[in-house]
Parts: sequence; structure tokens; C-alpha cells
Amino acid sequence: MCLADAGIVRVTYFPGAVPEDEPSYAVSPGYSAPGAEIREYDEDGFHVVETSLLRIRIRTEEQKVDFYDVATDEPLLTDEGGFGRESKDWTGDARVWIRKNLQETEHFFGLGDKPCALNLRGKYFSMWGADHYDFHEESDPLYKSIPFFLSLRERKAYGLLFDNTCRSYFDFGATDEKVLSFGSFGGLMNYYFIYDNTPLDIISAYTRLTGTPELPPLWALGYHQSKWSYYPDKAVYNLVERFRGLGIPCDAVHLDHHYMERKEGFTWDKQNFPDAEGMVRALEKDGVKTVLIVNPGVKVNSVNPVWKEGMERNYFCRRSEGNLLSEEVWPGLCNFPDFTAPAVRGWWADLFSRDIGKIGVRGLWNDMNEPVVFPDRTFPMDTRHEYDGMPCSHEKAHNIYGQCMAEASWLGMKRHAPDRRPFLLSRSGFAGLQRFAATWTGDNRSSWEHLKLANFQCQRLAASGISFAGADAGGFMGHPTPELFCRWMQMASFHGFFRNHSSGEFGGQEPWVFGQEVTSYVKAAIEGRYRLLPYIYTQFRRYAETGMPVLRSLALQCFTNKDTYWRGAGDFF
Ligand code: NBV
Repeated sequence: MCLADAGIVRVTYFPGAVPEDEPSYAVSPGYSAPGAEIREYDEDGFHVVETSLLRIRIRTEEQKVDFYDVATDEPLLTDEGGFGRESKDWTGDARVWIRKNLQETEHFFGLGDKPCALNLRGKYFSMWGADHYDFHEESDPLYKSIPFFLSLRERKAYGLLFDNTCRSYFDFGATDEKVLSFGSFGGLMNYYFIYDNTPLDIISAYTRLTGTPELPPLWALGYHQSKWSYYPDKAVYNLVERFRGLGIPCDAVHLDHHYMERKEGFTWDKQNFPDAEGMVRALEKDGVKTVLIVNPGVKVNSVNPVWKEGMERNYFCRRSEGNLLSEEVWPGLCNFPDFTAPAVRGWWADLFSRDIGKIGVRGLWNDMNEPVVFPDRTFPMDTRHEYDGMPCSHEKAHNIYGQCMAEASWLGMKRHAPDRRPFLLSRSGFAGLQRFAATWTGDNRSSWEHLKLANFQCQRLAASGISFAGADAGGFMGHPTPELFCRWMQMASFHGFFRNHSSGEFGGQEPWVFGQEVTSYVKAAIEGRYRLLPYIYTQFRRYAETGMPVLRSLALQCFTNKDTYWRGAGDFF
């Protein structure tokens, strides 16, 4: 056990005699523990450690750890069965878990992008980054793995980060209503208990532990227009002209697959975008920033310099027997950079010298980084990863692959546009994603159901340290009715990240597509966003400095009122 702070305690169970520490992808390298004054003593068979906030009673023989409020001696979280471990002899790895007492009045929040109603009590969840086309309220897992939850009772709250990157699970009383358990299928039992006065203070402390983001550029908090895809360049010019003609504010246009030559990364389709730099600069002059989609797969192509260099430097992932990992994705057969290696991240960052440095692209959009390969799969489990100096298989690196790609892309923006604050969007991520990227909730649908889910997800992401989050406004799949579109845009104007994105298969989804009346309401909603921008920007500044979430659900804001702990339809107190 080690103390990071008066209210943050790290508990790790090392299986061997020698503690073997691993890199943490969750905890920010920039986190500096303020250091806590502690008092230690033995009492009634317990070893007790006290800080100004916590009393921790350790039952050494049973390997159990109980947390109490130091002022009132009220139990906050106590071990039931405590720590468990079962070796998987064939891999030398082990399944680890912990069982804690779940109190009758306890409710749970957090866990990233889960699409269900906010209160997680009575439910079971997995962490395993997954592309889930057309997800629904019960879908689990989705794109991100944020193993952080918050427990609320009237007047008491705590947070817990399970810092383990393997496939993990959380059982909030689904199997046994008196037991809260979590565990994983490998790695260490390694968790942070976080205690403070209010849920918002706890989320802020968690966000500082896993890293506060840099303040986003002001434009990135404005309105973004996207579609799969806008092309050729003429269509992009027309789009911007339409916005300007109607007087609808828009700060960014996102370019999906079709800007590339044969969907290969780091290329521009010369037919559709003969003068990429001219276009990006002209849009910029008009106040519109260009954001480019970038996927992890590098097309196997001997005339592609990125692929050639990746091969020469041996930067692509290999399988356990040394053969290259080759899988189909959008451009065809691809190899995949091992973003868990610092040298690979540095190399990837430099690939942006042209688009970010020279052409003036202002934002990057990382997609398919769960990672996803066709058809609907991820990397084989025997894929090897560098894991920042502690090589491992994909079982352990899967959940952080997307975040490492985001880190590499973010580094590219820092290096090649050093005077600008970067804007990066990443679909996948782990705890701490906010250090590098904003996020969106993936492939939703134009339905009233999804409008509701979007609202749950954005609030939940904010409660999990990621305030810069949004859902595809209007829905990615299908085509919204005029009213749904209007309501969705109105709602999304209050989310951290405000982007209208759609698959484009069912016609356009631009603000003017649904008739004059809807256009005027949608215009008013976007203008409303811009009127609020000084406030939103200030809230982001506070988030960047203290970790305080920007979007705050009632349950977090008014946690002493149990009416705010709603679990979904049919749940009444
Ligand atoms: O690049 C195409 C899409 C993108 O528009 C969407 O936002 C991503 O979530 N991408 C998924 C790949 C294809 C999904 C069917």
C-alpha cells in the first residue's frame, strides 16, 4: 500500500516476494503527490494508517484493507472476501479479483462510455475496447475502457481506479447484492482508493491523478461539421460557403476517409484534393479549421514510404512466432504500428510534419483504434507489444493501444505546431485519455433512444475525467426526423464537444437540410453555444487546472439528495 495524498491510497498485491512494478498508462507522469502526513499504529489485530482524511485498517493476515472516514470512523469501503488470485498455469499469468461489502444505500457512477442510465448499481460491466456498430442501452463493452467508478451514499462518496489494463470487470451487486467486486484476467490487483468531501472533489482528484488536459483551443469548443465524407474540395468550399451565407457559426470541418488516396494514411487524393494546402489555408482564412481522420493501420504497399519506413525500423506489431501482424482494414491489408513503444510513438508523431506543420491542418481524429480489424475483430491475442519496456501480449495491451495511438498523434501536433494548443479526437482510450484527446461516443443511430443515450454517455464520460466528449449530433446511422434533429442539436450544444457527424448514406445532415423552421431553431442553438462560449471556456480552464468536470450530473452536484440517483425507467425510491 502506498499513499499518494491524504485522500488517495494505492493498494497493490504483488504475487512474488519482489514487487515488480509496471508502467501505468492511467496515472499521469506529471502527477506529483502532495505527500501526506501519516500516523501508523497497531490496534486490536489491525495495522492502522491514518491521514487527515482517512483511517485505513489493514488485516494483514487476511490481506484485507478497510477504509474509514478519520473524523467519524464511518466505514467507507471494507473488504468482504477481499483479494483473490487464481493462476492460469499455461500462461504463468493469473486472474485477480477483489470482493468488497456493498452497502444498502450505495450507488455507483462513472466507467466511461457505458450507454446505460447513470446509476450502475445492480449491474455488471466489462472493460475491453470494442467497436460496437449500432450499440444499444445494454451494449457492453464499448470503445473505451475507463476503469474508474464513483460510489455515492447520502453524504459520503469515494472513487476507485482499478489500474489494470487487461480485460477487466466490475460487478456492482449484480451477482450478489451485498457484494461489490472487480477483477481482471491478468496483471496485478492494483487500485487507487480516492476520498474527498464531495463527488465533484473526488472526480477532480481522479482527474489530477490521471492527468488534467491542456486547455483546448477556443475554436475546438465551437461547432464542428462532419460527414463520412465531404469530397471533393469543391464540396468542402460549398459547405463552408453555405454556413457563412446563412450566418450559422462553424469553426471546424472534419474530413473522413475520402480525403486520402485509396484510404491510405498520410496521403491526399490528388484528384479530389489537388491543392490540399491551398484548401486548408483558404478555409483557415475563412475561420474554419480542418480536422483529418487517421486510422492506425498502415497499408502493406512497397511504394508507400510510411509502410517502407515502418518495416525498415521494425515498428509494426509481430505475432508470438515473429511473423508480422497483417490484417484487413479500410485500405486493404495493413500492418499496425506498436504504439506501446516510445520510439514508435515518436516516429508516428513525425509523420505529421507535412499535414500539421506545412499544410496547416489543425486537428486530428483517431478512429478504429480499439483496435478494430475486419471482419469485426481485434488483433490476435498472441500479438506482441513493447508496453513501454515490459513486453506483453495483446491481452494486456489491447485496452491501451488506442490511447497510445492518441498520445503519438498528440505528440505529432505538439511537435509540428508547437505554438498551438492541439485538438485531437480519439474513439478509444483508457483512464487518462483526457491528457491527449477529446472523444466521441462512436457509431450511434438517429433515434430518440440514442438521443437519450448520448446524454447519459456525455455525463458519464465527464464523471470519468473526460469532459471534452460528445456524441455524433443527429446520429451517425440512419436519418433523423426534422424534430429529432432539432432537439438533438439543441441538446448537443450543451455537451463538451459539439459535432454533427453522420455516415452520409441517408443524405445530408447539415443544419439547413430539414426545412426553414428547423434551420432557424438549429441556428439559434448553435448561436446559443457561441453566446455561452466564454462560460464554457472558463469551465474548461477550471477543468484544465483542477480537474473539475465541465458537465455535472445532478447526482454529482446534489449528491445528498437521493432522488438524483435514478437507475433508469421503473426505478423509484
Ligand atoms: O471513417 C468512417 C467511420 C467514421 O465516420 C465514424 O465516425 C467512425 O466511428 N468509421 C467509424 C469507420 C466505419 C464505420 C462503419
